[in-house]
Amino acid sequence: MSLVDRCRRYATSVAPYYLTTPIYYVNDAPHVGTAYTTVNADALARWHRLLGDDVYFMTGTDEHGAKIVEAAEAHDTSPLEWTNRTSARFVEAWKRLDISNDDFIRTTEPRHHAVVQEFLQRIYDNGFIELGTYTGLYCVSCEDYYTADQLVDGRCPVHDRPVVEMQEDNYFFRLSAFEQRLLDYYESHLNFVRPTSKRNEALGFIRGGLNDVSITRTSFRWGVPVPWDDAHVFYVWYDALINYLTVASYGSDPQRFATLWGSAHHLIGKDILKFHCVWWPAMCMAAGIDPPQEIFVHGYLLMGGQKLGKTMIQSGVTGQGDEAQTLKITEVSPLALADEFGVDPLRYHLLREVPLGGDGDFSYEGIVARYNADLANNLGNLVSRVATVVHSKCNGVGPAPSPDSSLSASSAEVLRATSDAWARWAPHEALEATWRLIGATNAELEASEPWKMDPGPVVDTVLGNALEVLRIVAILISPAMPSTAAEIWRRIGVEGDPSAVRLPEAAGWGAYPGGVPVVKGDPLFPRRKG
Ligand code: ME8
Repeated sequence: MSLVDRCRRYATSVAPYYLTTPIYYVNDAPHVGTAYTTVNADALARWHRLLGDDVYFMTGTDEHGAKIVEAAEAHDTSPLEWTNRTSARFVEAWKRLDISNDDFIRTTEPRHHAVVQEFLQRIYDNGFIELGTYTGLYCVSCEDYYTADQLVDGRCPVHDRPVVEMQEDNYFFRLSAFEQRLLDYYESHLNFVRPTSKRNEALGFIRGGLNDVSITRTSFRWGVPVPWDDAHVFYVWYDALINYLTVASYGSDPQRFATLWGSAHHLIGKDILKFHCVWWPAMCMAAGIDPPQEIFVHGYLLMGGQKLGKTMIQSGVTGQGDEAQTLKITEVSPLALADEFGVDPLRYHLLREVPLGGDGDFSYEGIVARYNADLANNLGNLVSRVATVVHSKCNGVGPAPSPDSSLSASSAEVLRATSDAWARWAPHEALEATWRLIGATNAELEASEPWKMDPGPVVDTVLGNALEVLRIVAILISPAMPSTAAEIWRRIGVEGDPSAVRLPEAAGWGAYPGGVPVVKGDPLFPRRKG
C-alpha cells in the first residue's frame, strides 16, 4: 500500500447512514405509492453505499390499529393471520423490486413491543403522559381525529369517508408542552425537515398551536399494551413511530443505538408530515433523546389528479340507509408494472418522472413515453450500437479509451452534478445528469460515424471512449437500475459489480481495460408501442 493510499485510508472514516421508509399499513397490498417511497429510499441507500458510507436501510409494516382489525374482519380472518399474510406480500414485493433493505420490521414483533413499552414508560415517568377524556371525530382510515371545521362536507378530507364520533378515557401526550422547544429546534436545525416548503408547512402547524394528543385506546385490544394500565393499548401511531428506534436497538445496544440514531434520515410522504415532523421530535424530546437528523418529505403521485393509493376510492351512498359504500375504481400494482416493463424500467420511472418533494402525475402512457425516449432510444441504443461496431470493426474486442477525450471532461462534470443531486435528495436530477453523458456519447458517435470507417486507430479511440463512458454510466445508474448496470458491465467485458465500487475513484476516466471481449446481446430495452 502506498503512503498516499495509507493516508487516505486513515483519513477517511466510514460515515454511518441510517435510512428509513415509513412502515406501511397492512390493510391492503403494496401499491405504486408505497413503491415510490421505497424505491427512492433504496436508490439513496445504494448511492450512499457507493460513497463508502456504512448504510443501514430499513422498511417494514405497521400492523396494529382499528384499520387492520377492520380489514381482517372484512376478509373473515383474525388480525394476526391477516397481518402475517399481508406483511409477506410487502416482503415479496420489495424483493421483486430489488430493494436492498438491511432490516424489515413488523410492529407485531416482540422486539418492537419491548421498545414501545420502554420508550413510552420513560415519557410517562418524565411526566409528559396523563389521563383524560377525549371526544372527537375519528377517521378509521387515517387512524386520526379531526375537528368539525377540518372536514369536507362532513367527511374525512383525505379519504372522503364518514367520520365517527368517539369518546374515550385516554392517556394524553402533553404535546402542548413542546411548542416552543420545537420552534427552537427548527430554528437551530435548518435542514431538519426538507424541502423548505414542507419545513414551512410543519412550522405553520406548530405556530398554529399544539393540543395534547390522545395516545391510548380502550375500544379494542389489537395494539401494544400500556405497561402501567392493562385496560389500554397504545394508539397505532404512537407505536408505529417508535419502529425507527426498535430497528436501531434502542434500550438493548447503547453503542449501536448511538451510532445509528445519530445518523437517522427518514423519507416520508406528505400525508404523514404532522406525525413525523411535529409529534415525533416532541416524543423524542420527552423521552430525552435527540430527534432524527433529517426528515425528507416527498409529494404525491397522482392519477387523473387524485392521490394514487391502494384503493383509489370513490364514495357513494348505498340505497339502504346512509351507510357509505366505497368502490375500488383502480388498483395499481407495482408488480404488474414490473412484469410488463421490467423491474429496472419501473424503478427508473419512479425515480426520474416526478421530482422528489413535489406532486406529479403517474400514468401508463407516461411510462411508455419515458421508456422509449430514455431507455430504448438513448441508453439501450448506445449499448447496442457500441457492441455492434466493436464486432464489425474490432473483432469483438473492446479497445482502450484515450486519456484526452472530450468525453473525459463531460464525465467528470456529470459525476459532480450527479453527486450533488443525490446529496439534495434529487434522484431525477442525478439521472438527468447521467443521461447528458449518454446523450453526448451518442452525439459523438453520430458525428464520427465509426461504422463507416475502416478499422484502425481512429475507430479504436472512438469506441474505447464510448466503452469507458458505458463503464462509468453503469456505476452512476446502479442505484436506480442495479441489474441493468451489472448487465452493461458484463456486456462490455468489465469484471465485478458496478454496485460494489467506491466513488469518486471508480468513476475516474480511463479505467476501462481494453483488450476484453464485448458481448452483443438482445436489445436491453426493446422499443414499445404506445
Ligand atoms: O401512513 N404518492 O402507512 P401507509 C406518493 N403506517 N407516496 C405515497 C402515495 C402516493 N400517492 N401513497 C402512499 C402509513 N405513499 C403509516 C406510516 S410510519 C411510522 C407509519 C407512501 O401504508 C408515502 O410514503 O398509508 C406515504 O407517506 C406512505 O406511503 C403511507 O403509507
